[in-house]
Amino acid sequence: MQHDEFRHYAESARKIARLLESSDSIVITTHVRPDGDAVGSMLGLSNALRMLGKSPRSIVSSPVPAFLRFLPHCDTIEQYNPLSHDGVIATADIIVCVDFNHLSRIESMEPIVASSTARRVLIDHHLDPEDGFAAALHDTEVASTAELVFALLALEYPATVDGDVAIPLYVGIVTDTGSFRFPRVTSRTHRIVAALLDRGVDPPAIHQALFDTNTPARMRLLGEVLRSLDVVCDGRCAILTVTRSALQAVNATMDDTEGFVQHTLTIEGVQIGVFLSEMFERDAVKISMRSKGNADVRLIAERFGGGGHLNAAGAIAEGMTIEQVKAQIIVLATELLSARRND
Ligand SMILES: [Mn+2]
Repeated sequence: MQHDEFRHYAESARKIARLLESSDSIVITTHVRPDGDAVGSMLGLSNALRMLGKSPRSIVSSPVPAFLRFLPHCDTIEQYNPLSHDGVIATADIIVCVDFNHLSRIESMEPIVASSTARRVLIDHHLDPEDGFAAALHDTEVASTAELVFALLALEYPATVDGDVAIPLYVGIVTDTGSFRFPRVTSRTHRIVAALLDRGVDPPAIHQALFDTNTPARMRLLGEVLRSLDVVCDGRCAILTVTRSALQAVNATMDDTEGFVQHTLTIEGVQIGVFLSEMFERDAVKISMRSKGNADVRLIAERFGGGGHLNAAGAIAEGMTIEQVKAQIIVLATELLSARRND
């Protein structure tokens, strides 16, 4: 691919490269509950830096999810614990913040990172970064942080992009773009992916490792959950539910329901998708919502004390039954969808 596609990043990349080169102690971190882009971007960067003779420490406040543990050198990512890491973080020369831009997103690590004398570097694609970064490669137009890490490496250290770097970056792009289908995917995204394939990425093997991970219990549970489908608001809102006893009947846990809400939006005409599950240890209902276009499901989540984004939000409704929550959500979704129709 042509490097002039990254021309507008050249100055930021140079500044970051200078900081990295002049640093002996480099810490890389990402947000809590890291996703494929967070872990892929961290590993892409840290595996490249190791090739350059650096010894970065990758420290995250939560564990790496199991479905990403196949990534090359994933065992170099350490889960934060104050006793082993506070000294390293406090005295680091540089802390690279990847795929997040507010220190509140690193939760338990926030105080020590905030008080560290290290210079902070940002590589990220989320809106509204806070102040305090000595250098930043920040672009909200890109679909994944992994594309920015690729740009940095392509501009400054092109020889480092081998399989151990290309695979995590590919995983970052695949997961943050919903397998190349989200709006911010561009022809440049695909040119980056083409370059990664040339460096040794094997898409079938990676897609299998990432996505073909269902257990029989999860598939049986999905069958039960799909049977609960209710389509309301003239076909524009789909609701799935699962009870505690349905989970127990197939020996599944709430973790097995991860991603079920996505099925709602695959129904033609549905703009708001809701998944309601009874929680195990408490008298509460977990609400997960997704939407398409401008239907702001965060407004519904906020009514239950939750939050999120325009197209993805959630809440925990304490002391309510699934039927009560569902009835309220239908009222709120009707309001939301009719307000949109009038604007
Ligand atoms: Mn991301």
